[in-house]
Amino acid sequence: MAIAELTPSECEDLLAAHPDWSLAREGKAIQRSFRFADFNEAFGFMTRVALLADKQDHHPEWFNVYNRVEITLTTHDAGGLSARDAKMAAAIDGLV
Ligand code: H2B
Repeated sequence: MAIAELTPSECEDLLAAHPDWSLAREGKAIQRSFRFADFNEAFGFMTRVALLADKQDHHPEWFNVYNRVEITLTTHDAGGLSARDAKMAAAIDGLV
């Protein structure tokens, strides 16, 4: 299903609202890095994000090694950023 891509000014609003996230992939995605005490903490966080993602039907691209988690949000159905990414970034920010 096609979803509207955010306009450049909506992207600016997204970044202003979520300053820990930065643009990636030439404006088609946002990303944030997290560092935890250890793998247990990192994977616990990932589990909470996974539950949120499934509930919102919006799934992150991510990378984990030991205590580090890197999350990239983009909307495949929009070919770039959408309101779904803003909602997911807010939800993830609420976990940490
Ligand atoms: N996650 C992300 N990040 N982008 C999408 O476009 C997307 C998704 N689409 N999760 C959903 C699933 C879609 O494929 C299903 C069929 O609703």
